[in-house]
Amino acid sequence: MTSTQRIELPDGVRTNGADPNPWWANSVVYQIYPRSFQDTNGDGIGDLKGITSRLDYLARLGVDVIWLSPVYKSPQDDNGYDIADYRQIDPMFGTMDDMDELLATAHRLGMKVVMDLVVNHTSDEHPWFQASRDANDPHADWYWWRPAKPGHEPGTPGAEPNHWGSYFGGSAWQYDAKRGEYYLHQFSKKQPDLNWENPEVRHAVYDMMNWWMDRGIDGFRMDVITLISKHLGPNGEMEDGEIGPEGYSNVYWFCEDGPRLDEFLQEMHREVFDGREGYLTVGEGTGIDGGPRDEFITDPRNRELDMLFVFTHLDIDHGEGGKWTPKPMRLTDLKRTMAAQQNAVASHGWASIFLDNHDQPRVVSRWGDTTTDELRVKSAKALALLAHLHRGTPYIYQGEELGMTNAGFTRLDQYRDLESINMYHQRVDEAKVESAEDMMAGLAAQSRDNARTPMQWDSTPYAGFTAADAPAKPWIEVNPNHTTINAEDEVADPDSVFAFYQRLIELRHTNPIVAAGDWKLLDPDDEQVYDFLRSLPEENPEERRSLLVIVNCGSTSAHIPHDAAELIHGAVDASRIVLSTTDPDMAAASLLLGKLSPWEGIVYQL
Ligand code: TEU
Ligand code: CA
Repeated sequence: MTSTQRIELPDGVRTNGADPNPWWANSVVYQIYPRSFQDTNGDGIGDLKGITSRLDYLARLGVDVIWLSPVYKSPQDDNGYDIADYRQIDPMFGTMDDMDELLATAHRLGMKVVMDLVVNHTSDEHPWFQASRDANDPHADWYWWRPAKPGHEPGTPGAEPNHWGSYFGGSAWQYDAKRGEYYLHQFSKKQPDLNWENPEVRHAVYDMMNWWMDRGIDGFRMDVITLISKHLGPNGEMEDGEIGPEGYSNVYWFCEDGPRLDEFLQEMHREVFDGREGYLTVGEGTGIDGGPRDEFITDPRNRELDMLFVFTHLDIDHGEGGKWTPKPMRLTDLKRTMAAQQNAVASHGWASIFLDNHDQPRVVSRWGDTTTDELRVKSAKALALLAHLHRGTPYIYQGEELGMTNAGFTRLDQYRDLESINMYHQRVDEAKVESAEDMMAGLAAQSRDNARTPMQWDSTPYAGFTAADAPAKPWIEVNPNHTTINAEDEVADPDSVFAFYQRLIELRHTNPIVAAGDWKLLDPDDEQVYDFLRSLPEENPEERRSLLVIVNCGSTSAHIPHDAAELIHGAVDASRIVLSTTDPDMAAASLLLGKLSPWEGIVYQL
């Protein structure tokens, strides 16, 4: 099935309030991090030709849409999330011809292509920013410029306009000697925030988006799009917040979900998407909890975005010092946050479902069990089943379908990510809020580089990411476990994590309950078994068609909890096992005995 086909739903069934059965309800998206996917010219960095050469693998997996992390011209301070020219491909990744070929090949194989859109900020090397450094240039007001704090010499320590700290460490303000003022950067100092209050900025962005849509791409994943409207005082004041132990206040309180966000997103919709069809928009919902704002932004009647990435479920293992002081996850916290996300968009709007991306550690290392390879495979399948059976559009991050694990780095010089390196220095050397040992443990658990090691294609020295005799080594170390975890082996193995993902995707393509059924959490208090019900109404309410989903999220066996047991009530029919991580006979036996084996996950038709 290709992504433009829609499955037939029973009469009267709606996937959400306004648009009956949008095509993405039974689609699966695959995220590619281009620099770590496939190198073809031996420079140790993945490229567009590499992606094109692997599209048959993705077609075989069965995904409908691929999302490319940024491939635009960039000095690569933040691996391409710092864009210097939105209309050029970075030479490191290839050429515009390579991009066109990728698009054409993907479309031929029935897959859509969504590009990353990074417009909260540009690179400081973007011509708009360079022009803005001159206070008399027409671009003077395209960024957030502020003078030094009154009574301070500009550019001297402590003269920043306020105490806001950047996400990537240090002040969120950078002094520019040419302009004699400071500019705001929520992320690195090479990522100045664009001033969305300025209509010229907005229209320049919409022009660029239309240019890409007209080239044939199928939509955008919008980087930190919920940070574009800032909360300003009546006279443009930027209020400082409480100062934390590292010496900074939180810039995001001032930038998250600002007062003009809906207006900007609706304007973007009018200017770019109205009149187009078959596209997809997904916004990174930084600061939007699963709640009324999620519903509002994704409700098609409001003409903003198709869906958001909400992060509340990925914060549950962050400790007192945030992500760098991780704590064990509690399954009841996962249920609570997921339920809030699911319920927020139950009648209007739509959810995206994800456990991994390029900013997160690998979920099998994070919440699964990697102590043995057997448990790794079992837990990777269980977590996949858990995610993909929710209501919403699932996203797979490259390598997740193989059960790829965290990087296992033990030295700071193995890390490449500026966030990891900057935050180490800020927390260990400068603010001294954490010991070197603790911070290294925090990085090992939470660093973004865990997701960025090269894709593991085969067991050759550089995992097939780049040739074994390539002139340059991979830009970041390959995980040594590629000798046992790799695509070549898994594609050939019917019991692999890869094969299980194929079945999950197939199920979403063909089963209307998976695509459109409503979602109801069962047994909210159970700390080991995650179970829920998906249902489509029939005319006669007694004939509701339902799928019961039960997943043992632990490495010991577990009793089937109360609510699920009541629904099964003793009568088990093996032919109604729709999908399971164990073989169907074993799954049926588990249901009958009321006891699941370690990481056993079952979808059972009621
Ligand atoms: O990330 C946005 C974001 O909110 C980050 O703080 C993210 O949660 C962080 O990386 C986790 O510590 C987006 C992109 O996904 C990320 O790769 C970029 O670095 C960032 O925006 C700036 O463009
Ligand atoms: Ca390359």
